[in-house]
Amino acid sequence: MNKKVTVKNQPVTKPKVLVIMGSDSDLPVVEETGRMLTEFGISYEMTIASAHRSPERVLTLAAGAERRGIEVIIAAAGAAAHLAGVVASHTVLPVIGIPLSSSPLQGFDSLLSTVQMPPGVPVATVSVGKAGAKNAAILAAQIIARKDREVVKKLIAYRKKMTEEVTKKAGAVRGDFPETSRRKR
Ligand code: C2R
Repeated sequence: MNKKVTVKNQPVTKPKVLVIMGSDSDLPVVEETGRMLTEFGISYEMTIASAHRSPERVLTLAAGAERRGIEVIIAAAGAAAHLAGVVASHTVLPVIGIPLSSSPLQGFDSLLSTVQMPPGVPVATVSVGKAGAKNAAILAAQIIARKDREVVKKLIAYRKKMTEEVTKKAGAVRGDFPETSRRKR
């Protein structure tokens, strides 16, 4: 399997994160990971490889990642999702697994196949689907931020924006914050 994945805004600089998905059918969800990495200014490479359908390609990608300057690998797969675990078995880089909901079992299968790693070979598993795709990028950014102050600043700004959005939504529902309303009484 050697399909060309076209992802908008994929940076051309040396990638720090390698995003591997099991199939091109996963792309609509995994695009969210790329979007978030771009928001944090993190260069990434996105590709397709399958532990089941193209085991040698997975081995080459995983085993060669550290040498290429990759700092974190994100692996997304649905159904019997062995991809992240197999990637983790070929590298000592941190591996984040995104279970996808692409089978009739709606992600329960991929969640268990990704998260239930035997002791010794961890996969940091995020939630199923789009939320997980987003969180995988944020978690990768948090790992990279340990050596990159610019990413720290972007993570703090992201949290601040999120908090402001909640406050705005709360204001729209109640017309005011609960604390302010209590003080006024
Ligand atoms: P197709 O749509 O290509 O049939 O794939 C993919 O991630 C996808 O969600 C169906 C689903 O199979 C998953 N897949 C895996 C692996 N390779 C492909 N779980 C793997 O190696 O773990």
